[in-house]
Amino acid sequence: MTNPLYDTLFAAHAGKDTPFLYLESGTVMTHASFVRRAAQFAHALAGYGVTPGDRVAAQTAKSADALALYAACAQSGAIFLPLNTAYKAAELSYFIEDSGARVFVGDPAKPELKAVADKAGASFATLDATGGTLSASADAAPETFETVARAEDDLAAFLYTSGTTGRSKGAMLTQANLLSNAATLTELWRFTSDDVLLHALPIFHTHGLFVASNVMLMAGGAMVFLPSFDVDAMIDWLPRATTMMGVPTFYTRLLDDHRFNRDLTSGMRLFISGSAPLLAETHRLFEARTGHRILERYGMTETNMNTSNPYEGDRRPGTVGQALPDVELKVCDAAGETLPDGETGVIEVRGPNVFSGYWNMPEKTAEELRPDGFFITGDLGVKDEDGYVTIVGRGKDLIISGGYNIYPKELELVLDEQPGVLESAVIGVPHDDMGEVPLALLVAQKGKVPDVEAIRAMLSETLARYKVPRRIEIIDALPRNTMGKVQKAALRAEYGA
Ligand code: MLC
Ligand code: AMP
Repeated sequence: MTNPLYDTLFAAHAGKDTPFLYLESGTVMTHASFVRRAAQFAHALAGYGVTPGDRVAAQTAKSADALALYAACAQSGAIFLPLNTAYKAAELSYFIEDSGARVFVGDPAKPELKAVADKAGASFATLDATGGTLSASADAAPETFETVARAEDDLAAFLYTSGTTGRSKGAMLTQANLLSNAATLTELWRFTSDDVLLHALPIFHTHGLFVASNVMLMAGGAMVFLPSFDVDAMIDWLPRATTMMGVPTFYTRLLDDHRFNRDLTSGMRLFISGSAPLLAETHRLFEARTGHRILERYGMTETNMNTSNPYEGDRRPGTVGQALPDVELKVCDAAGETLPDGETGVIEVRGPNVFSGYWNMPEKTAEELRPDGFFITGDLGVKDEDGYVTIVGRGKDLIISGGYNIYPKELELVLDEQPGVLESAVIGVPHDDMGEVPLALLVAQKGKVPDVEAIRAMLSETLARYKVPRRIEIIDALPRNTMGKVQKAALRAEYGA
């Protein structure tokens, strides 16, 4: 093989006239036509000067073409850098500049993004479901492209993940990271070319891109490729699917609809949940309603998937299952010493799935990736004698809202700069639909009253909508421990309700 990722996930399906993507429009795209379209995008990228190892940043709405762009990067040996469609210009600037992207592919409806590309010295191209400059170049290009040779340890993708210091880190994922996890999950979850996956996740994160899409590409199956999660569309398509992957919000929203029942799901063989904790109660309600036991798994940007409940065997509500066959998982104290089963500590993982480090951040990499290859996840967990892992909390200060990560530090740094604000703390508070949402607590400078509405407006202008705190409150003081550290647990206890 000359390019393991491309050959395994894409070239393997060249010429197959089997359905690959069922699109909302009713169009069905075959595997063969997808591979041809990817080749056209590889030519289009070459036209923008992309060479092997270049970063291609993309903030594009979910579509068959957006997925073909990922395939095109693999075929041309470029590093794919997908970005959340909710990010605003200021957020995007950082990613494009930090990664040194050669090309930034943006939404044609947002011409202001050209300035972001220009500032970073990247070429600007556009793509959405109906057109754009990149798709126009692709339309005019040949349907075959000479695949660029790559090795398993070459980088395939950068996914940015925010840090507790507020600066986002580009997690570098190799071809082997992606391929090994896709192979393990395909086998473990018994995906085959007969499967049709109901895919309503975004494709700019690990879950929708590497878990869902890579597994289906590995298996040679098909996907109902919905642009986003919509209950009516899900209910409409469910009878034509065999499997579904989602964040817990998908499951609670489906359960809130009386049309979602045993009949509707009778043709399904598997429902998988991850990216955020699935309440044991949701698991039980789901089984009572449909007869299916949701399979919960656990992973992260830096590692893809680490654990899974079994396909056959006991899927235990409230647990994320056991370490994947090729993943070593231990629960450790702060020094990295393994704790006995039953004791709570930090989860560390090692395996072919674990990333190779953070782009241009050797110190951060050294802090989180031990010399022996174990990655310190920052998640707190406990393992029982059967190897089942329960996530009991997070050592890292992180809020997960509807499956999206929000790092309080990023918000606090902005809030602290606002007129009249002395200091701030952002905490996650429980939310029925999203699991948790951010709440901002501000302490005023002496004699000043911060303008909460102006602050909210400023945040909405500069930050992705999902990060904007649902509530902003002014309080007298932040509780601190003797080391001067803000006691977020105390804040959560007081304001969590
Ligand atoms: C949208 N909004 C959110 C939000 N998503 N707010 C907080 N958290 C979210 N996740 C905003 C919208 O902008 C809108 O703002 C308002 O909330 C209500 O929008 P909505 O229409 O109800 O939301 P919707 O568009 O339906 O989106 C909700 C969702 C979506 C849960 C379907 O967020 C989603 O698809 N999440 C999946 C995320 C994901 O793929 N995570 C995987 C990460 S990988 P306004 O102002 O317009 O009202 C990973 C590793 C692993 O974690 O293990 O998998
Ligand atoms: P991300 O940085 O977006 O990759 O988010 C990864 C984080 O999501 C992990 O470190 C966990 O904190 C969390 N996570 C993923 N899956 C689960 C799960 N099944 N249960 C609880 N937390 C999860």
